[in-house]
Amino acid sequence: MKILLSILSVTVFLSCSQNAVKNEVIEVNSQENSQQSILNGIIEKLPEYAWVYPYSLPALDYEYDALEPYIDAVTMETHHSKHHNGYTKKTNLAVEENGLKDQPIIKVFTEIGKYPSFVRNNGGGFYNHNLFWTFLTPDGSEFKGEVAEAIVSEFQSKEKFVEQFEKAAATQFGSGWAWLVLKTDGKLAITQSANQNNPLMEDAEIQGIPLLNIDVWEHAYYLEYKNMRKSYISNFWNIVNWNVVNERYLMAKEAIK
Ligand code: MN3
Repeated sequence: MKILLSILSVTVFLSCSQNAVKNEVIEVNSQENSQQSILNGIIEKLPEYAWVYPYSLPALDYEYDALEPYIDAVTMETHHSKHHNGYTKKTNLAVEENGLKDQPIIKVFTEIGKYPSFVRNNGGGFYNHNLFWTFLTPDGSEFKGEVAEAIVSEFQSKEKFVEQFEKAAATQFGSGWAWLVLKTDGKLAITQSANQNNPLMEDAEIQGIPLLNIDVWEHAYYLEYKNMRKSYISNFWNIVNWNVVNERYLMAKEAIK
């Protein structure tokens, strides 16, 4: 009888804890789904929702040698006219092959798991670089505006933000990106992504509206910096366009309202 009772209680305990696990999984899934549906509503308000097929390589606002000595002219020319151009052309191909001509690429990101990795890699490559060029300026810029205030309030200080962002960029294993994003709850976050993934994709570790990014693929720095990714990252701050980052922050804040 004693044995029977203890078997019974173990069975009851096991089935209770299984239910608890099941409930937790359901809760996490519904949180993820609601986060995703909030983001789906928001992306239509982003300026890049207007980027539609056929996609074209955007011109830079500065010359290829303008970011020297921080990024050399040959790297810039190859990166823009070869790498980014390649992603752009292949995005058009990927969109044609998958019946996605009528959807902005950022809409596709929200259900990227449905499509072959060719869509993810090239669509992401096209989008991520489009943003990246706009975050750079040969003139440098002052860390100011509402985004600067929000950064200090979220990360305690500019220095702590820089430290955390540099860490995300330096520790991204292999190719990828580091990002500053505005999440749908109105908070800023730093995140990293592998390959050409980005924070608008449904499976991003931290989802949010991109406010700043840095390309840490070797093609972005190797000619000048070789294996010194950290030097490339620390020099990045000399050419960040905080005016653009601030404009994106104000836009993103408006979009999540
Ligand atoms: Mn690149």
